[in-house]
Amino acid sequence: HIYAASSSTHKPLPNQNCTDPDPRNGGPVTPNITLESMDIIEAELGPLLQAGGAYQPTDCQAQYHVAIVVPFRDRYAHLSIFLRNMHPFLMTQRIAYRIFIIEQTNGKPFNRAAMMNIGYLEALKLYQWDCFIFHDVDLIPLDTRNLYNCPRQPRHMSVAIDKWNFKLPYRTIFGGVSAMTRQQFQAVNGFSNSFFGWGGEDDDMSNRLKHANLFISRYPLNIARYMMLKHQKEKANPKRYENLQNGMSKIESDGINSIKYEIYSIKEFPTFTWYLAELKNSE
Ligand code: UD2
Ligand code: MN
Repeated sequence: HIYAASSSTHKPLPNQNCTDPDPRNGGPVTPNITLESMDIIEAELGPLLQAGGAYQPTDCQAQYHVAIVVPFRDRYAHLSIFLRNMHPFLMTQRIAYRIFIIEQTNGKPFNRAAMMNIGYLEALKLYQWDCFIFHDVDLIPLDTRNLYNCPRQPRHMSVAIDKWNFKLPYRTIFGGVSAMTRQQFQAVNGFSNSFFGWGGEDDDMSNRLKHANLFISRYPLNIARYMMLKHQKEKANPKRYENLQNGMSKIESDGINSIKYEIYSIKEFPTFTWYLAELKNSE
């Protein structure tokens, strides 16, 4: 024989760029929302991932390096369902990604926006991600044509949620799942750290984007579909309107340049990278 083993002749070029999956091959998916133990999920997904819940296609060069940042506290059942569905969903997208879970310590009311700021800053210590997707732990995508990358404008991803009858509640909404490039996030100084408790932090980001002359882009309603896992309503922050009003004058002083926090623990689990963070900014 003068030929090399057939497997090597068929090996795709490693320096070939990945292309987006063809939308004609994508479509609705049914999420698996049965609760499974973390052991089983790790056994299922671990072998397909790199430590810390990282993935990259091996047969082409990924064009997007995406940090998935999840603000988290005390929603373990949601977390296991989230991981179990997100990894298989994202693996088909030809992107490199890693899932970051940012857990806030007990004490202060939950501060979703600050956890996302911390996720952004910590993720950049590991890799120069070009794209950040901020993701509620209770939202599960329902269509594989919903691509987890960062286009020219910030993208609001969770347009059509079952809980709201798959309708967009209002035009400027930016909560749930949203995608921004590193440059866009940097340009608006990240999220405000002033929103403790439920509500307003997403609308404040929406205001920041507008202020920076950025526009919110969206996939159509039939693609950007999500299921929200059931949970109790959190206590709304009574200061959310006041914070929103003051927000516009604080963009330069309240954000990733003013956050104070301590990381108590960093762990690379098979399906995610976990940070336990104490927020030091005061309420
Ligand atoms: C809406 C927004 C959400 C956020 C929130 C107001 C959508 C689809 N969602 O969600 O992005 O703007 O209003 O703050 O627009 N979390 C915990 N533990 C907690 C509390 C919150 O882990 O004790 C995290 C978790 O990732 C959760 C997210 O914060 O999914 C949003 O909180 P929520 O699900 O209680 O609020 P919801 O559904 O009203
Ligand atoms: Mn929710």
